[in-house]
Amino acid sequence: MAEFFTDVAGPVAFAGTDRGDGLGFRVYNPDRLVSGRRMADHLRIAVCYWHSFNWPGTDVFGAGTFDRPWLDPSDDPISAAYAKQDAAFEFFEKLGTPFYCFHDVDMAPPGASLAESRSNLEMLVDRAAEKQEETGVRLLWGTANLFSHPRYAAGAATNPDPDVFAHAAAQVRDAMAATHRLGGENYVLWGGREGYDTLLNTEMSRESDQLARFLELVADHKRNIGFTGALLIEPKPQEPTKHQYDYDCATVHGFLERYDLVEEYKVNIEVNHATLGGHSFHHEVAYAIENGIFGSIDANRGDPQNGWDTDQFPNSVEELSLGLFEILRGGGFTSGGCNFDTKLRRQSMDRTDLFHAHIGGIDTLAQSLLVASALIDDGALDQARTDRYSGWGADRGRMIFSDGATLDSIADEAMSKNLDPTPKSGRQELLENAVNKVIWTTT
Ligand code: XUL
Ligand code: CO
Repeated sequence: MAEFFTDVAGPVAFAGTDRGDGLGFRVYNPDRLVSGRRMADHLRIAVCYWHSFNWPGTDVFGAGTFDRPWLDPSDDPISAAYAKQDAAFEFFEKLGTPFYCFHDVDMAPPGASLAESRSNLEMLVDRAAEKQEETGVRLLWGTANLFSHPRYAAGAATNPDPDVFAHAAAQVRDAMAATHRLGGENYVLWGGREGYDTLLNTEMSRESDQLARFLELVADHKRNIGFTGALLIEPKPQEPTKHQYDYDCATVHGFLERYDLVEEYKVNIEVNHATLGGHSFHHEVAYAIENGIFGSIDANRGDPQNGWDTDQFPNSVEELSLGLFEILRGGGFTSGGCNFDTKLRRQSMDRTDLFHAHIGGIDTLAQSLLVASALIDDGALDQARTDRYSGWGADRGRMIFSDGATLDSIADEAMSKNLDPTPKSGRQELLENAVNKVIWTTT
């Protein structure tokens, strides 16, 4: 079997401050205990198959730039898929991270018919199962690509043509079978084309019903095949469609409530999808946790200077610490983890750049985890929140929520007591300083 990452012996180890410029983790130390749990078990890091192994570095203006021999278009597609799988598992093992994620079409080339696509996928999945066994690497989630092929240009479940809905059903059934067979802990649905480009040709309520029908069928199928992983929807506001129906966590939550699906689905929150939706990442995480739909994260970030999905490796401890703080406060991941749905920059052409990028991103997550844990131990934020809402545990707060209270009774009491509340400081800057103190001092 060919070795592709010959410059790296692996597994990449924790080197702490001795790392220098070499390949080692500066902060990520899998066995280090943080809030009573191994760092690796907190973060549950996953590498993605698609951008890392299936993308040659093309963009809308130019051809692929990366040194990826397993993507040579002149090779037979099945042997190329095996070579790509060898490269991927060699990388997972050398990086030493526990999980990966894939779309059906990253793993195996689509065939000329649905039946041929299925048999291609089954062949590659059989081999992936052996590789998982050999390496100990596990599957965080699988998914179906329902957005690249031209047949999905007008959506998959939300397509005006029911044949496309049925085609998507066939593809998802196979991708779920593959995920189940590989012991995947989650199955993800990202609705890149489930939205519209123009309302001039779109019936929104009909398309919503179609999407809900699809989600209902997938949830039933999960039970039929005995898959016990979580079903996750990945919100994104737009791109590729002008408007996506799974815009953000609150929109997804409302949709699930409306169609009585809230017990069936959770969310996979991508950092930059939050930003594109006009939210901070930790807002999305907090919303999902507070409403019982938090599942997993895609840790890639955007670029503050543009409005598209640059899928960059995370490098902001400030941004991720607040998200991980919410995750830790919520009890941490269960079936979810931190997936790197990340793309190298196009000029990072060398195979070893994949290692540098993941190592930097993983260290950023590890440092953010340390900060999040220290923020919890510090207690200043929780104390400030408790103090700020303390009135709701006292007489008037309880009275407002009591069964017999009416707008009249509350208003009459306000008038009889001549209430004249004094505004209190929200102490935002003081709290920001408290966060920075922890960011700057945590090691
Ligand atoms: C696209 C995106 C997808 C999903 C999986 O923005 O994030 O790669 O994560 O389909
Ligand atoms: Co993603």
